[in-house]
Amino acid sequence: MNDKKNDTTDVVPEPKGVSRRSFLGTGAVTGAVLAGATALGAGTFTRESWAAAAKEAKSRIHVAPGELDEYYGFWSGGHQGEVRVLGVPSMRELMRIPVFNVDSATGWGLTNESKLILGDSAKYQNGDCHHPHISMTDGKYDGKYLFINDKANSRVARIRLDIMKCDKILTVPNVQAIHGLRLQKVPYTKYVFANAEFVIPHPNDGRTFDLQDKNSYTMFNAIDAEKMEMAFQVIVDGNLDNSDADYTGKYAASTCYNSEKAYDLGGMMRNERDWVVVFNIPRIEAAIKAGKFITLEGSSVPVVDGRKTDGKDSEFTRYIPVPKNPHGCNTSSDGKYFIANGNLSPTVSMIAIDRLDDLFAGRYKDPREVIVAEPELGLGPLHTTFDGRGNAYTTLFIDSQVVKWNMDEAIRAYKGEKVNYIKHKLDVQYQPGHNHASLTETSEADGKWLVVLCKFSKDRFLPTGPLHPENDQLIDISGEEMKLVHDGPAFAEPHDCILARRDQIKTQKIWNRNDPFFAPTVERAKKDGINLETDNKVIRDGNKVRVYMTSMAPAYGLTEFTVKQGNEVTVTITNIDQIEDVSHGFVMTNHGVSMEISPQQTSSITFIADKPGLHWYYCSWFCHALHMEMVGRMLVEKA
Ligand code: RUQ
Ligand code: CUA
Ligand code: CA
Repeated sequence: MNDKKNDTTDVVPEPKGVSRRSFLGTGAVTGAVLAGATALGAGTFTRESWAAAAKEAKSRIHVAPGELDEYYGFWSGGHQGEVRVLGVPSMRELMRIPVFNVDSATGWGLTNESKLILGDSAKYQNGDCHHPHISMTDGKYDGKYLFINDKANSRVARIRLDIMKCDKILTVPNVQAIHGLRLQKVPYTKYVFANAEFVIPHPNDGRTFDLQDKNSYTMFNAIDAEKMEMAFQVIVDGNLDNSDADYTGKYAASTCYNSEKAYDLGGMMRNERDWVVVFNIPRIEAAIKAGKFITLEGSSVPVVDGRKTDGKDSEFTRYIPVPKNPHGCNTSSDGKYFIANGNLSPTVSMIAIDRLDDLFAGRYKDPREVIVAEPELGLGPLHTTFDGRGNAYTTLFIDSQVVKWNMDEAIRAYKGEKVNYIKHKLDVQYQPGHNHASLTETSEADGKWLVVLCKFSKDRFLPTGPLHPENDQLIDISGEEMKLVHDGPAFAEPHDCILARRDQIKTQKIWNRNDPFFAPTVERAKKDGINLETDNKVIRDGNKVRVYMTSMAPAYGLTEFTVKQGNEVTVTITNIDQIEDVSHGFVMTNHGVSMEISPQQTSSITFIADKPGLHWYYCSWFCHALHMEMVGRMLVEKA
């Protein structure tokens, strides 16, 4: 990547003679072109102006070959388990980052380095990631890490954005199903907040199905973002769905849809209102510092009780009733509101964050006094995002729409004024879950692009059998009205995404030899007296054989080595190429062995040489005109 391409100058130049606003203001016809619809209503368009408009529209989202996108997008891969990196607005997929899955291209889940990161959970080959979030300093992305949850196996993973590899995975103890995940925004991402969704008995020892007694609960979890260790857990009433943090560093909030603690659908819909629970982080920290916490059996994590006792609030939490089975929880980019999305209610509830001090001080009789508006938006509101200009955008699952509404006007309407806070409704295809506006989770929300992640695509793409792709749609929100500009099929199931400006993400071009990612492998080599950059050697250690070699296009440092049948063989390869983009691979045929070795990287993989005979190994990443010839042979002698 040369620096000229990597600067932040506009990749989509403003067209001469047509301003963006006036162009997009041409209304429905432009929208129809962009959406690929066939209807052409307006008669004022000539053939030429139509063609010009279409070309214009294309130039907005079409990033020409060789040009770079303005934004990085990080998509969760849902129950596929990975994170995907896209360029926005082109929506081109740039990279996949394996996290909770096994990846044969890079060897994630196969190499020793990745297994060490996966730790005890390496035994699981599935994951279900939902919520990717970028670390922040002072309420702005600092580009250091991306965190993501695994609902399936109750994990939280961290991705280093400089190398775009997962470097830490933590299994959250004492809970089931990490769902909502958000980061502390201010003063910096000290904590990763992670909601455990399901209520379980404690201890969970097989004694009961019952969840109504005091010993059945779920917990809100705070993870030290730098150490990736548990900081504390908070016992809550009901369950926990989504969450967000505020811009003072003091509060985090979570939605609860199962205040009923029910086990089935009917039961979970019984109450007209569930709640948002707000956590007072300084009070929790103070209690833990003062030693006022408990620990659960078999765990050393400090736990405080945030439940009500006999109707009385704990010092750590407040429960704010909101209708009905609320789902998404979003902090407005101006820092003023937590917004709970009603799901089974057509409303969203706006909680004034500046009233929370008074709420915790006991100055309100009714906790709902912190709610400053409850605008009715449409059917099935799930998630809300912001443009930094006072507008919010909420997905309506049942209506298959995104609604743009004004927050100040919603507050005025709540006070009884006659004002229409709904600014625009746009059909999307179909059944949207999350939506995400550029930089919406930060104080720098720029109101340019909105991604809507639709759960169904039905007729939008070529049919692929009973299983359909989903549909990520890109919407231009820079004007008064939203314009759908792109449809993109997506494989299961991108729950959510996050967009950052490209200047906020700084990646390394080649590996640093001192990178902690493969430091344990370097340590091991040192013990064997190996210089990884120069040595090509076989170390025999009883039944264990450690094979060290270099790689430099188009050859391995060792083109043959011999082991005995039954040996546990570890192949460690150091790619001594210094040239950007010259990655090598290592595949041992018929052994389930595959890994990536990028420039200046050391990678290792361990397998049992259980079949006597000659076995070829080869390079799997295209690296040279003689890439096919980059091979070697392992001889396994009969035991
Ligand atoms: S959730 S469709 Cu897992 Cu983010 Cu709302
Ligand atoms: Cu080395 Cu292909
Ligand atoms: Ca409920």
